[in-house]
Amino acid sequence: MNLPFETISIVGLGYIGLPTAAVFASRKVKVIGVDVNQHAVDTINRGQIHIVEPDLDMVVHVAVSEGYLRATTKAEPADAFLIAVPTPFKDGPAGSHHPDMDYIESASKSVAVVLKAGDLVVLESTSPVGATEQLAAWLAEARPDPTFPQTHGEASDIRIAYCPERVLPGQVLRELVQNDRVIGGMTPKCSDAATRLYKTFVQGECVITDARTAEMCKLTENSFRDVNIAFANELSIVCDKLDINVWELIKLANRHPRVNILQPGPGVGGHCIAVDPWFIVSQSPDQARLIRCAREVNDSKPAWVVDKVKTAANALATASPKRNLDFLTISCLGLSFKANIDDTRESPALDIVRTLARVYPGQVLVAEPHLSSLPPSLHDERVTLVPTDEAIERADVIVMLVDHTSFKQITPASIGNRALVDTRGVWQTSGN
Ligand code: SAJ
Repeated sequence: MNLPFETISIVGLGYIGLPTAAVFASRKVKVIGVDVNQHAVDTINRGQIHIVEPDLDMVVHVAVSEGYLRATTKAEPADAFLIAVPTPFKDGPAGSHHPDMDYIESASKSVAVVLKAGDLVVLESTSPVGATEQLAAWLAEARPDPTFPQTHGEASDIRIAYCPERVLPGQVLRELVQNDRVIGGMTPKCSDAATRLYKTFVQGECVITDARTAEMCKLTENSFRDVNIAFANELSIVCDKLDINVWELIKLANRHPRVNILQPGPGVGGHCIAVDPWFIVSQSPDQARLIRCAREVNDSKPAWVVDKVKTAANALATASPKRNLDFLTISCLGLSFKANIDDTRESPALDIVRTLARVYPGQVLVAEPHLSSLPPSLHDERVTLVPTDEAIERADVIVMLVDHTSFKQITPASIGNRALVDTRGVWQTSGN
């Protein structure tokens, strides 16, 4: 018999867990959010949020004030548990990129304590292949009493599945509801239970597979995007050498019905695309050659941009003997990892600004309309945050790093004859 999920527990109240908890709660399901971060728990219980995502504050506020969402630091009994904790890289020598499963392990141990027969446990965290089986093993180790799918198959007391999140930061609330979900149960009954759970709010299709395929599917989606962006970034470097406008080139090539090249940029940032492909490389280092190479191409792009800026500054200094590098001002536009957000995690723009501040003797200004102060990693650097107008006005060299909508409104007249390094193609005039 399929009992309804009266209470759902979401473990990990970050960029994915909190919106998911809020959306379940908005469907009038009782949700217990669990997080080790007391500040996050207190903030949520006040009906506020500790992360930035459009409209999420409103949904959380309503969910908490109507009594459907409550946060705590300790797991409590529920009918379904959804684990959405981070999987960062393990500490290790520079260049090693192995997934750290510690957060998943502690989450599974905290859930194990309150598990009862009939419960469903779903892992949503981006994970290496085999993580769901590992989670099941940790649960069984902690709790010998209920039976688990790895030993009792369809007859097990506990159902376990993997269901990756696939939402785009900035559009999380819409994509949570509308996107298709891939559901990888450890058995068909596990998949059915997880599908019933997600159908509470998912309007997209819930497509069933096994847990390992679902894990690999998540890694594949982000690796596909990374490889495609690496292709665009490599093209941009080739085109620069050949004096071809890469943005025009890509537009033209994309007119072919079976070509769809993404856009070059200063590198790939964020906490997903710059990270997840390494999980494939870490498990299959000898086989995942293209995926590794794409990561390396994208990771090397910031250094290439820094070189372009140095060349532009040197050219200015050489052209005018009165101008000394020490007196030239470089203005960088944008710090976030992509357009129209304030998130600077793994942002290539941060990397570029930091390097310029260290190697360049003149002044480095930054305009980032989505931030009111510089992120901590730039506090000790010779960098000043200024309004966009001032950055343009004082610049000798302008470095366009993030294609925020507000930057696209800057007119060519205000740029005048300042030197320009446009990593996003914002001011490219040619093209169709
Ligand atoms: N980027 C480019 N050129 C492009 C597109 C993106 O340089 O043509 C850069 C961006 O500037 C940014 C980085 O790539 O620095 C990543 O941005 P993104 O918009 O591609 O992706 P994320 O990290 O915001 O979200 C991705 C999404 N995955 C896919 O589109 C396959 C999202 O659906 C996932 O849920 C998310 O990763 C995640 O959490 O895994």
